[in-house]
Amino acid sequence: MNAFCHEAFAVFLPDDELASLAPLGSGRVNDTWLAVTAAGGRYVLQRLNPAVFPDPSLVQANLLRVTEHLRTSLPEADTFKVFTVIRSPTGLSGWTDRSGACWRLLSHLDGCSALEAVENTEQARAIGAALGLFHQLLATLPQPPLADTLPGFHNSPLYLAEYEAQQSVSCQPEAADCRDFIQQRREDFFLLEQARQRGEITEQTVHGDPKAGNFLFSSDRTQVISLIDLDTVKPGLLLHDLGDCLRSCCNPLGEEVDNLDEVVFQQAFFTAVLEGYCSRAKRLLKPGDIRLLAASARLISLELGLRFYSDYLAGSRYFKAVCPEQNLFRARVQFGLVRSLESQYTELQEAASRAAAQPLSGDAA
Ligand code: GN1
Ligand code: MG
Repeated sequence: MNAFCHEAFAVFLPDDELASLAPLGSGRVNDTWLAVTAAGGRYVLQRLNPAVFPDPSLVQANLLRVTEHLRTSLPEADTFKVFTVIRSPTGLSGWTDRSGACWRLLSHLDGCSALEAVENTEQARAIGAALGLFHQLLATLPQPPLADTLPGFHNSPLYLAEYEAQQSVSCQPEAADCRDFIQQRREDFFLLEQARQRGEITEQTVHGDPKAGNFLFSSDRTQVISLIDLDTVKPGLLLHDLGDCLRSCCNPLGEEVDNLDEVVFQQAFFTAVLEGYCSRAKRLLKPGDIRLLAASARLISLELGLRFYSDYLAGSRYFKAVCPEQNLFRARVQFGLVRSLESQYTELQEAASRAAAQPLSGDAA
């Protein structure tokens, strides 16, 4: 429990009595609690990680614009829900504690829950369709573009450069397997940035972190009700989101696997995510995006593996860790996923082309 929890809650809802506070979710960056009031109201209390988000006021401003836009542009019949940012009686949407960390209170979406990992192709398809809907709605976000809350996020060449600069001064011993794995794939880190510079792939507002655990499911675990964790919603590439969603959804054992030999990139989930996505948002994709779908899943796994490994070397200053080696293990899981994906690469590319060739839902067959 953080010393400022109660004070932060009282800033937003001074007249409500807090009955309980319990940690919520498994975020690696921010701290999150479920706050329940004596009257039975349920809220999400969050402390933004000051070491990750340099300017929380930008995060909050984006969050207000995005939630408002999603709410007003959702088709009426849609079951998708958007949480609300709770303002204090004086109109504050964020509060800074005396240590400099920013807090906020959000409405809790009752009756839904996050999956640890995708369990079946129906869930994978539902996630793909929800991401497609999210991208479609964000494509009409009015100008100006959202602020860049996290400069360099998903800039793979930059992560590589930072890793290479830090290698010789790290505070943890190097792991030869990770070092060699990265070195052998060094050129691949430039793939999306180069395609972006050539204008071949779609740039628009994206989620930034659409991992499986950020999609909230209905209690029967079949329908996606919401996509949460909007701190990294900002200008980016559709392939950043598709790559991240695929690397997470196609890893049925999750990011904290004990036995590395069991890590597998699940082809059936890859196909299902893309079928769901294309049924909703295929019109957003350029031929260059479709060509790089499998490659982006590979690159974002590689990038996340490198981010975990770099953070292990730096002493786990970014991703929360229970022991010094946890980020090293997480890196190895991502690299295992890359290896499994590479062994099926041709089939995955064919599956991506087939999914993108299907008619849009609502279009005549
Ligand atoms: C972080 O905080 P969380 O768990 O939502 C990270 C993502 C990673 C993810 C891996 C701002 O997300 O980029 O993919 O961990 N978020 C940030 O679990 O760095
Ligand atoms: Mg996140």
